[in-house]
Amino acid sequence: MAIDRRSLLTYAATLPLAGAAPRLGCAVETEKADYTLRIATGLVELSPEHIVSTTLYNGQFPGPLIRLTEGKRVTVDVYNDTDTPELVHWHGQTIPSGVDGAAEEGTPFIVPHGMRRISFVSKPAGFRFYHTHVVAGGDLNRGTYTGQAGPVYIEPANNPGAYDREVFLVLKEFDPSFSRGGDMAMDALVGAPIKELQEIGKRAEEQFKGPKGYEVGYAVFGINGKMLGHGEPVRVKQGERVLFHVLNASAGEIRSLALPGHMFRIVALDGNPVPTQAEVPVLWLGTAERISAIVEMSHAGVWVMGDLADDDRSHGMGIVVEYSGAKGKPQWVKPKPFKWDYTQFGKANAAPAAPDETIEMLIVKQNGASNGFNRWTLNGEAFSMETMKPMVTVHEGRRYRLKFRNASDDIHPLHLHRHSFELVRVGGKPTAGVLKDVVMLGGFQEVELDFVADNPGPTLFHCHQQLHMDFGFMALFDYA
Ligand SMILES: [Cu+2]
Repeated sequence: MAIDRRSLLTYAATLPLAGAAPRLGCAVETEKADYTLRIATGLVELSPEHIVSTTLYNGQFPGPLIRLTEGKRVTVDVYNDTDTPELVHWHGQTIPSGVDGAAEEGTPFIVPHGMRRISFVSKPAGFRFYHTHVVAGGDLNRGTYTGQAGPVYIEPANNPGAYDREVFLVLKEFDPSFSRGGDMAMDALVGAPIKELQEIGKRAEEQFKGPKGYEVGYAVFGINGKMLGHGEPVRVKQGERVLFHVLNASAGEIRSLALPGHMFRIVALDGNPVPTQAEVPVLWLGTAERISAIVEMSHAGVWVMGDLADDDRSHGMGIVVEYSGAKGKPQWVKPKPFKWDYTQFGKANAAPAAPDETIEMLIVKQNGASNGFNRWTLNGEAFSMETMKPMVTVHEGRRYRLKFRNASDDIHPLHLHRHSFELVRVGGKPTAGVLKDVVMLGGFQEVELDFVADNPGPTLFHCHQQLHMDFGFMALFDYA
């Protein structure tokens, strides 16, 4: 682990422009940036009894909502007031590698106590976010274990406007610690395990015997930085249509969310409008996923909108929804089990365009193989921070189908940088028209997705679980 972090520091030092704080004699710097982000240690008061010290943007959690306009250039000044190099990743935007915010793609680090002005043309429209992209490894005070996350909303050219009000909800846990056991929600997704993948997983297990690899657990949970019952409630009126933009800003958890007596009409996934706006009783979000959903407020009362997991909800994962005039203790009613099926938001009876090429990737867990941490391999190789060797070379304009085969029992939120992808087959079902940048892949299942190589430059693919990406679950794509 120490090796990875050292190599990153070395890498930063060798980049001449790494966060070079070019503040002197540069005309452009005299103009004020559209936004300023300051990375520094601060406090999050989740409740009067739970005040957490962690790294934040502008001293707050979540970081400030950044509103952008599609196709318009934005400048952001990022100051790093910490003692370690930092990176701000603009998740879900199709922007150049040099500003995307991943060292593996060549984005320069913002050096400790330095600053960097970032400038790019915002796109595509919709709900995006920004977060740190440094390696945490065994350091739970680094990476997405901190409070470095904030929402981005890119205004579309035409706003549909079929709602009365927008509410942003950033779901995030705090106070992490290591353990040897996990409690991942295994009942989240539709689809059945594939026998062949179970057998491959079993063989890997036999090869890597010994105690279970470390997992990360959390002591406190919250929405918009407040434990359930401690923040301002979402105040609504009867008949109002509220558009919720929900972000799972976790470092590795899968979240669910329900509002008793209400349905969510899904209008966008990862900020991209869905072809079919289906109504669901429960939201499931993998790490880094976003859901935009309209709720018609038709069931007066004071409600807990919360996670289905009793343990997480009782430790803060929820927010009160209060109708005007309603009184009393917030009520929680456990919904019936509900499995998430991405295909219900797809185009009916349609198939995606045929790909020019299909790339298969087999995901295998090597139990405890890296100093007690699980090591993850793609087609037998764990990503090396030393070599940063690209795994796949793509050609501009071609359409690629990625077929991921998961020989582990974990759910992996797979993320491709700088491109959106179209879901092709998930949970054993074909689909079309659902555009995303993160997709959950179920245990011992397969997922197929297509992307068009339309944004030249090094491009990172990885599992969005910090613990998985730091221990091998990454691949670099480069353009020919
Ligand atoms: Cu993973």
